[in-house]
Amino acid sequence: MGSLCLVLVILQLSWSLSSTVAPPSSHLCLPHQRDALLHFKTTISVDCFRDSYPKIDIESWNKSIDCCSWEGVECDNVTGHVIGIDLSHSCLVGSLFANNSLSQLHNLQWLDLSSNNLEGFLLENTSSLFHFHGLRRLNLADNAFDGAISTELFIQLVSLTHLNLSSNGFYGLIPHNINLLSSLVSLDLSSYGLDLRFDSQGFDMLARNLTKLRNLVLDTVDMSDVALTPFLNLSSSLEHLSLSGCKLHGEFPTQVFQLPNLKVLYLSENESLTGFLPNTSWSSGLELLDPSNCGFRGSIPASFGNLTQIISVDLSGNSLEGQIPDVFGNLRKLTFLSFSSCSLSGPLPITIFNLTKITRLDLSSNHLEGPLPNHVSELQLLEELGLSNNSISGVVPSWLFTLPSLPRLDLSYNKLVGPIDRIQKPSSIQEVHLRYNNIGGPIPDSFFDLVNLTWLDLSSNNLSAYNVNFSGCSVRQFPSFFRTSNLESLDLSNNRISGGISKWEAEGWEGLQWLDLSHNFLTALEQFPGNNLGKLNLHSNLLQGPILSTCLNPQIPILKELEEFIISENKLTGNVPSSICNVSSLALLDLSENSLSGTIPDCLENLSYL
Ligand SMILES: *[C@@H]1O[C@H](CO)[C@@H](O)[C@H](O)[C@H]1NC(C)=O
Ligand SMILES: *[C@@H]1O[C@H](CO)[C@@H](O)[C@H](O)[C@H]1NC(C)=O
Ligand SMILES: *[C@@H]1O[C@H](CO)[C@@H](O)[C@H](O)[C@H]1NC(C)=O
Ligand SMILES: *[C@@H]1O[C@H](CO)[C@@H](O)[C@H](O)[C@H]1NC(C)=O
Ligand SMILES: *[C@@H]1O[C@H](CO)[C@@H](O)[C@H](O)[C@H]1NC(C)=O
Ligand SMILES: *[C@@H]1O[C@H](CO)[C@@H](O)[C@H](O)[C@H]1NC(C)=O
Ligand SMILES: *[C@@H]1O[C@H](CO)[C@@H](O)[C@H](O)[C@H]1NC(C)=O
Ligand SMILES: *[C@@H]1O[C@H](CO)[C@@H](O)[C@H](O)[C@H]1NC(C)=O
Ligand SMILES: *[C@@H]1O[C@H](CO)[C@@H](O)[C@H](O)[C@H]1NC(C)=O
Ligand SMILES: *[C@@H]1O[C@H](CO)[C@@H](O)[C@H](O)[C@H]1NC(C)=O
Ligand SMILES: *[C@@H]1O[C@H](CO)[C@@H](O)[C@H](O)[C@H]1NC(C)=O
Ligand SMILES: CC(=O)N[C@H]1CO[C@H](CO)[C@@H](O)[C@@H]1O
Repeated sequence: MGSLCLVLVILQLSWSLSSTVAPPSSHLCLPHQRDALLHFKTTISVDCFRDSYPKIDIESWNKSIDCCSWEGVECDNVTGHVIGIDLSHSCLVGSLFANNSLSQLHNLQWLDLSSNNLEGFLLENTSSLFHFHGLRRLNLADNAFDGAISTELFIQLVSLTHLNLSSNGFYGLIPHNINLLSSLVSLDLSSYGLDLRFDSQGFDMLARNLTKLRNLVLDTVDMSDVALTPFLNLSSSLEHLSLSGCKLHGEFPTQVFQLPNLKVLYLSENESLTGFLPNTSWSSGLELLDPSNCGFRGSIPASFGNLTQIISVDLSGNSLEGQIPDVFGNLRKLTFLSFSSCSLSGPLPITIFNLTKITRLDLSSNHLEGPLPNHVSELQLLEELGLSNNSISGVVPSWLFTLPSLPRLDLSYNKLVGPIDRIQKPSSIQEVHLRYNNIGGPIPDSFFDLVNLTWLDLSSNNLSAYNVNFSGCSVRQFPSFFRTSNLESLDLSNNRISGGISKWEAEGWEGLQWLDLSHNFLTALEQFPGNNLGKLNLHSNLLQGPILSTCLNPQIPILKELEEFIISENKLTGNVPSSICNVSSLALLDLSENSLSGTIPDCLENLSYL
């Protein structure tokens, strides 16, 4: 009972306190500030495209309601001054001129107009924004503002801690007196073009005097005149540095990788930026490293294995060489790793195959060699795997086909020899690309296990042993075991497949739309495989006899979808039957370099190539 009385007393006390300061019934908002806001409202309109809706509904701003309780407006509880405006993502459309009425809100501490469709030369000459001497956070990102940035901006807004002008049309030189913004914690001047420009002096000023910076985002700011030594003066507080597509050139100071608090570093698309990765003392908290498509040289240091917080690494498109150090054992947070299109050589680092969280792994287009590990139980989340265009040898291990999240396997342009192991587990793989390897022998039965396969490219290998027995079904011949599969595309061109395709083998194949058997040694064809083929390429084989008459026999169902049929460079004899006219979808037919006789049916006259 005693404690209840105490609660009542406290309630009463706080009621009387708040009613002396700001009685809930009375207006806190100052009338001239309310009018300034209402005037601002009349100068812009609201237009949400398609199905988006405004985060703040400026239409609800109503004179008969205290402006301090309007959506997106915050006042000082004591003085009633408007101190904050957040109208981000509010579908605002219109032009803001230098004289706009927001300038009357002298006490504004933050203004967020980001992600609208506002335009105007807002930061030139005598902008109203320059009156906000106490402004700490200004976010104009993602609008259509235009014009140069006046030196006045930095003279007047010296209290800024957060400035975001990204994704607008601002242009010209960034004023040197940016050094006045010594309280800045976060600066984002990134844009789409290269219209904003830092010169060496301006960036030097920034690097020396903005000692509190944690985020510095300058993507696609033209920095082609900026020397790289000022990077040595960047604040040790820096956590996020983003300099993609800035036209940087010269040797990037290794020390930047060692900034003690650095978590995110983007340097991508600066083709003339050279440098080396540090041998020691990486920033230990580094989470994202992306210097892709630059000119980094040297090797990947073993100290890379110390980046235990790393989540994403993209070193693709650099001139890195030497072996990839086998140091991935402790990088347990890694989800994305690309070393593609470098000049790396030596064996595949085995610890990479033990990463548990990785979703994208790309080692393609290097000179990596040696075999793949024959047993891997991790990589269960892998969605993309790039190993093509290396010198990987040995067999194709079956674990590659049973990674549960991998829809596409590309091992093209390597030195794999097969045979392909028996696949023990269910496989959800849909595409397998193995072109340009040295896989020999018969087409491996294991593909039969890939129930969801729609695309198989085995072209330019050494597949051969395939001895057709037309009279019996005892031998597994032409890959007839695909007949019941979902295969849509099969490329076996450029192999050494010999023999023929019997009527029996040609049945089924309902899903097949694209079949390429060109450049082989096929001698016979009793029937076209499948009923739904759109493209059939039999160019450069040893097909002989009156195959066209046999296969286009009116008794056999016609290929009603066939658009392209190439059977040039064979030994066909006989005439072209008029039943070919029933294949009404045909647009390209190539019968050249055969020994055909007789006349060409009239219906073929309109074909693009004959
Ligand atoms: C403003 O609020 C008053 C009182 O709630 C209401 O009558 C009036 O229609 C509102 N005006 C607008 C423009 O919404
Ligand atoms: C003003 O009041 C709001 C709501 O009661 C409170 O969240 C905020 O901290 C107060 N601001 C100041 C500066 O006292
Ligand atoms: C503000 O400036 C614009 C363009 O200079 C002009 O059209 C408009 O009339 C001015 N508005 C006021 C209230 O002065
Ligand atoms: C700002 O000043 C420059 C130079 O005097 C002038 O060319 C430009 O038109 C002015 N911009 C605005 C928006 O008044
Ligand atoms: C700047 O604003 C854009 C758009 O809202 C946002 O994506 C970006 O992260 C912001 N930059 C910084 C450094 O916060
Ligand atoms: C750095 O900023 C402070 C505060 O604005 C200023 O007084 C000082 O002159 C600046 N230093 C340099 C080297 O620009
Ligand atoms: C900038 O870096 C250079 C080279 O490391 C150093 O000599 C200089 O003292 C630094 N200047 C400031 C202001 O940190
Ligand atoms: C790293 O070590 C290698 C080999 O000792 C050396 O050639 C290279 O210059 C070093 N890299 C750096 C950035 O110190
Ligand atoms: C990894 O970090 C530890 C502790 O900082 C250090 O002793 C070791 O030399 C580093 N390893 C490499 C390869 O740099
Ligand atoms: C992979 O991880 C397992 C379990 O953590 C460990 O036993 C094995 O030695 C690791 N293999 C490699 C190559 O690092
Ligand atoms: C094959 O695809 C079907 C349909 O998308 C799916 O339900 C089935 O689980 C897949 N099979 C395997 C072994 O992943
Ligand atoms: C100097 C230089 O090579 N700059 C390149 C930086 O990257 C952009 C692509 O974003 C290239 O267009 C530039 O040529």
